[in-house]
Amino acid sequence: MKICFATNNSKKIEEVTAALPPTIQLVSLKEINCTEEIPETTPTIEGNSEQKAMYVYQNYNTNCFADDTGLEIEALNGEPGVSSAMYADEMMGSYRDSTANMSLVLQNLNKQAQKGNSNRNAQFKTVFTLVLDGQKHQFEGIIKGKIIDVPLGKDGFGYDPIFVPNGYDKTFAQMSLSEKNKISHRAIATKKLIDFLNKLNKV
Ligand code: ITT
Repeated sequence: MKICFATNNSKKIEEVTAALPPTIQLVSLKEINCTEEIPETTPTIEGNSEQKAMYVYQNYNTNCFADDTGLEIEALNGEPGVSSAMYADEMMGSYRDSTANMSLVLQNLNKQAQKGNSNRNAQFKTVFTLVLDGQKHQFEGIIKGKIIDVPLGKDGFGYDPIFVPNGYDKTFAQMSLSEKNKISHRAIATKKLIDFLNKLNKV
């Protein structure tokens, strides 16, 4: 089957494509002539995921799924969470800049450490929303890990250089795409999506 992946993030497309069977082919937003910015204005990851998928379904009349992802850090009360993409924009005058976002995370964790809170636990959470013939289905993927002190690694994207998954001794950015794809939040959500489509005999 062919299905639109409602994202403008090429790294998400790479990861999901690598995890899909050849029977599922992704259609890009460009291919359906969706070039405008898709609104992401709700207060939750689930809400933004649904908003992106429903926007594309309603405006382009095509079955699709969207991915909204956030890094949730325990010592920061779950921040940056739903604000992960623009975490540092206000404080640092940046625009959706991963280096600035990571710096702000590390700064805020240092402040917590100075107050005696050295908890570095965090999780990535991805929520996929599939809209199929107008029906909405959500699939979640979570991976738990720790935030390290200094960014390490060149692969991956976003917050990958500061996140070490539990049970590993390297960051997502020090892993190859296939290593990250064996365990990541996005890989877990993708597997749930594939299983769901399989059950419907859509694949
Ligand atoms: P779309 O909305 O077009 O899908 P986006 O990059 O804006 O793309 P999000 O709204 O989900 O995606 O933003 C999530 C933020 O979290 C953004 O800063 C990403 O760089 C980061 N992020 C998402 N997935 C990640 C991953 O697997 N590893 C590290 N950081 C990730």
